[in-house]
Amino acid sequence: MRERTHRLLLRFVALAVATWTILPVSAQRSDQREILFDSRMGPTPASPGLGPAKGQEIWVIRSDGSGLRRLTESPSEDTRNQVPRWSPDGGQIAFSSTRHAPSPENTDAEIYVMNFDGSGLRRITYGPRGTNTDADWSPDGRRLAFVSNRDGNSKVYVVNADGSNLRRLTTDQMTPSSKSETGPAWSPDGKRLAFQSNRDREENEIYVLNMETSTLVRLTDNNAWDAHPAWSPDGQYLSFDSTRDGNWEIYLMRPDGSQVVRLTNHPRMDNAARWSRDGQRLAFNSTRDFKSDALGNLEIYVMNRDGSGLRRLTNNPVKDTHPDW
Ligand SMILES: [Ca+2]
Ligand SMILES: [Ca+2]
Ligand SMILES: [Ca+2]
Repeated sequence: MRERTHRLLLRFVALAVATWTILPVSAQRSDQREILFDSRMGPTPASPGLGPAKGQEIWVIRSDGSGLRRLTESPSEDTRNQVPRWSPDGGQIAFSSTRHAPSPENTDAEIYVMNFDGSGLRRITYGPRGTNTDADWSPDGRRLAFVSNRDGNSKVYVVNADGSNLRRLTTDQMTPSSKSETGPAWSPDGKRLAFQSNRDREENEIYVLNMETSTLVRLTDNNAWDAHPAWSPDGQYLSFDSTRDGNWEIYLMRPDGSQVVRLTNHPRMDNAARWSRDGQRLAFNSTRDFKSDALGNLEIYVMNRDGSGLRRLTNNPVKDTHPDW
């Protein structure tokens, strides 16, 4: 146990030293933080400077529902651009994409980064196998945590924002190779990483890994699904979603798993919440306004951190998912 902790500590120190030498990418700051999401909305509305939307694209919208704009232009209808995440300074966006895929048979996604306005696209991961998604920035903007099944089941990996120094974050002792981890979320103090895993039972629980001490703490303990942890900007709360009350609802809890509060109460699916920069509101996706059960149409919503003030931002017949604020 001591030896493993020591080894992990050494790896962490080596990573810290390696990343210290890499300067953060200078980028323009977005004046007003908009809400990112992915959608197959199609060619309309048109976005200035871009051709028609073909695949699943990255969009932005203001929290009052105005200013809808597309940032990506996919090469084909098969292309999926997904799970966009703002860098801490709002200058860059990480997301996963299949835009490089040479054939419909190769559908593996890789991590990409672009500037806040869609310019400066660069690829961060390069296989050689498996799909890479769920990127989340370190608070200093120098690293990305992400999920990959390159070595079998999905696990959390960390890479420098320039694509160097890629490594798996957890050990097989923490999460055995036969189990999965997804949805990493970096704490605002940069010391902890929350994620979901089925390491203890079939249904996911939420865990927090302290990267300084290599201790892994389970925050939830039930036979329902718990997913999508997201830290409040002050680090005092985690939002997450769970099926513990019969369907997907959004909750808050303390980072030690205590003081669980439910924010939504609707028989349809509500999940994938992310905090506003001031910590006062949350954006999430929900099927609550869909009129038929045949398809899983989703829209983007915002609400206050106590669950009040619900507002729908999108209204179209396709899935609008993975908001980030
Ligand atoms: Ca659970
Ligand atoms: Ca619900
Ligand atoms: Ca929709």
